[in-house]
Amino acid sequence: MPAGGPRSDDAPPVTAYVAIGANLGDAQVAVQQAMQALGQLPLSRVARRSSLYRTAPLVSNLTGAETGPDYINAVVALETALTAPELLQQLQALEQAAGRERPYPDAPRTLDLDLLLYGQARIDSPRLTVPHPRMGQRAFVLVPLAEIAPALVSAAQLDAVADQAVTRLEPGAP
Ligand code: PH2
Ligand code: MG
Ligand code: MG
Repeated sequence: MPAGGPRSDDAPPVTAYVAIGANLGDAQVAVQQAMQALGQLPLSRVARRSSLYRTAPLVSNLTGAETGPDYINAVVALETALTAPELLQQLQALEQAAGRERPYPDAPRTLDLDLLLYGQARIDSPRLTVPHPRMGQRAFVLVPLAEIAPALVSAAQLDAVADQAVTRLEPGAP
């Protein structure tokens, strides 16, 4: 079976990790609603969810563009029987439903859902690269991922991004 390719009906679910980010509108609400929506995807359930984090916008290395207000970021572990391309399509549909516009690469966004990991799969297609190629350089991904899957993130990786500002929000705090 090709990595991330067709899955038979009785294949065991894969654990996928999805990064959530928002920095327009009420970003906390957007991230919480996205967590709920992920749990309602077909053939999927949220196995773990990280805390929410307030993070300084990391300037785009694509455009150097202004990235706007602080982000709210989080990561969820999704047990899913969707294929990776099916999951990607579902994530993009949720971004659209949240009013995502793409005026330029890495523009501020109402909702960004990035597929970080899909089981052990390595995928290199025009539409999808897994593991996510930039996850290792981003504290806003590594810190919440380490919270829910400590075995997947090394101390050295966290050290390498320790200069990036990431603040865990207390559950229920305003
Ligand atoms: N996403 C980006 C670019 N910069 N910075 C933070 N803090 N959080 C993000 O989710 C983020 C970013 C492109 O996807
Ligand atoms: Mg992103
Ligand atoms: Mg994205």
